[in-house]
Amino acid sequence: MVIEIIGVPMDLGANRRGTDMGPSAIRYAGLSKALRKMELEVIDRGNIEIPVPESIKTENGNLHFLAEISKACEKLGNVVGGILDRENFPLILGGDHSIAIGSIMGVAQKIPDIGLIWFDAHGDFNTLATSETGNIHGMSLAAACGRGCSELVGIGGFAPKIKEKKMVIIGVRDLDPEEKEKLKRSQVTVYSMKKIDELGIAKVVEEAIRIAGRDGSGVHVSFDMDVVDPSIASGVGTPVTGGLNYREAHLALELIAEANILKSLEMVEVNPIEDKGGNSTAKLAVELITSALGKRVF
Ligand code: 6HN
Ligand code: MN
Ligand code: MN
Ligand code: MN
Repeated sequence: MVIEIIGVPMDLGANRRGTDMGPSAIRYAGLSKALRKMELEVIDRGNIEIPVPESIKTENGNLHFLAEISKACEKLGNVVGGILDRENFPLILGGDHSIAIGSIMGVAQKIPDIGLIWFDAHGDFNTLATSETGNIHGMSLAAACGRGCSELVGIGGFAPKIKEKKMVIIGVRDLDPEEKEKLKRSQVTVYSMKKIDELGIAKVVEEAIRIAGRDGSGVHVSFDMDVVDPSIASGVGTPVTGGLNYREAHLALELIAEANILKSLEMVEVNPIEDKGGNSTAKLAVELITSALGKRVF
């Protein structure tokens, strides 16, 4: 398998600066080397160009950096589509989670019935009407469902990108009040941390694979590093206590690898500036990527 890496140094979708350094931090943590050790062929396509916030003169109202994010997502979607055309595997490095709209655009364009497994402490299910921050990284899943403003929803020229019935969120523990109600009324399947405590991560992931991977079209995994507990992943933009532990995070991705359904993967929200342990969050991201791509101990 040929892995094509694409970095997206995006922090326009979040309040806290620093996720723009995510792709660098993950590469610096030894991503390519780790993948080559698994005998995977690696092509690094570099980064999508993202404007620096200080260089942007006019901010567009309530949705922060809407025009710039939309443009970047469209670009990313086309790059991801090209990788799939070459029958290679897209590995997308964020960047804040707003980039998922672009990743999903690219995958869904090429694999129309793709499912989605979204690992996150958050729901990212806000729209302008419910958001308390105006930050687009809290709206990306909703946008992929066709919910929200037309600029975001219409990225790539089609909506929804994926049917809600084929979307699963794992690890949620921090939802805004109206976001929660909207998510409850949607057809997205949500496994909160409570559900993971009750059922165990293996059972949850098994069910997620069945829901998102039904009819055999494969899944895109969008992995927000804040799904992991901040005690081992402090380098994220919006940490929330009570997340996945080290083995739960690995096992989830090992099971997805074993199911042979993964079509593309993105790792987002790594913020090395916030990291309390050197570059430990990016290192964990590299490890988790190897698990998702089939690294086996035995
Ligand atoms: N993420 N619900 C909050 C908001 O601003 O809408 C937090 C979103 C976090 C988004 O971590 O990808
Ligand atoms: Mn802001
Ligand atoms: Mn997120
Ligand atoms: Mn999050």
